[in-house]
Amino acid sequence: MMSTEKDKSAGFDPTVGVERGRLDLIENIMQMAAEKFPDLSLIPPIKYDEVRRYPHDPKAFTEGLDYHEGFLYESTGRRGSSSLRRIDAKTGELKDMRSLDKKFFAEGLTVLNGKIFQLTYTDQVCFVYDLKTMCPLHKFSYKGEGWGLTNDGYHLIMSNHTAQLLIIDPNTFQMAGKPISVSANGEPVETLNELEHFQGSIFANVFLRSFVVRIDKTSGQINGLLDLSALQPANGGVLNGIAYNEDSGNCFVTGKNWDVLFEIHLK
Ligand SMILES: [Ca+2]
Repeated sequence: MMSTEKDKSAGFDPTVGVERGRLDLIENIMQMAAEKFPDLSLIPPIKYDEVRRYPHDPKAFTEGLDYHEGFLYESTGRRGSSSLRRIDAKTGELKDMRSLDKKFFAEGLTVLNGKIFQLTYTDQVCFVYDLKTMCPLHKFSYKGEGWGLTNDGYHLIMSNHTAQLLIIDPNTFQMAGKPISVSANGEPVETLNELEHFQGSIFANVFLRSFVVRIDKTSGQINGLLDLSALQPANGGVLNGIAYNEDSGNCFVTGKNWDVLFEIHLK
């Protein structure tokens, strides 16, 4: 079900904007998602301060966000408008952009070992680019869906719609360890989306939710809930995009078609 809903090429798009006439459908989907979703009310909240706001391209259907040495790297999805972007993290200004072939739906992205890794949704291809030039180097194939991507400095960590986070060798794209089974109160948590590894934990956007969960890498248990619903712009889609700035200790967050990129500090 979720795959079809997420695929904007199918025509119906529950994740961008709220158009009249589609409200009932969106509410139905949210209802179905809520029914199978574990209760997170007992998960400790993570508090934050808003530090700054930057412009964000409202046409950017954000699927991946990472920070590296003064720049944000963003992957935008949808077939026909998928792209790889480099953004000045001090101003929010777009510096470089590479469009993907219109047949691809780009997803999660991360920077590791001087390369940019960019997943695709159902195309089962991970593109690898040179970090400086953003020119394609090669690509890997994988089975299943590609959602979010981050790294721990050694391995890629990938979400794929399920409650499993895959640990992947960046040189071969083969499994490099046992997947992390993500749960809350003993129940699996699916639809983990954009990811970010920092401060020894994995943070994950959750599809159709306005919060980010913090995941213990060893146990897979969710141990913190970052509610960002207060940042939701009126005309934006769902929250999806978190990048940690190791230089400042702050995070950048945005969402699909948001016109704002926020810098926040977790308390
Ligand atoms: Ca990220």
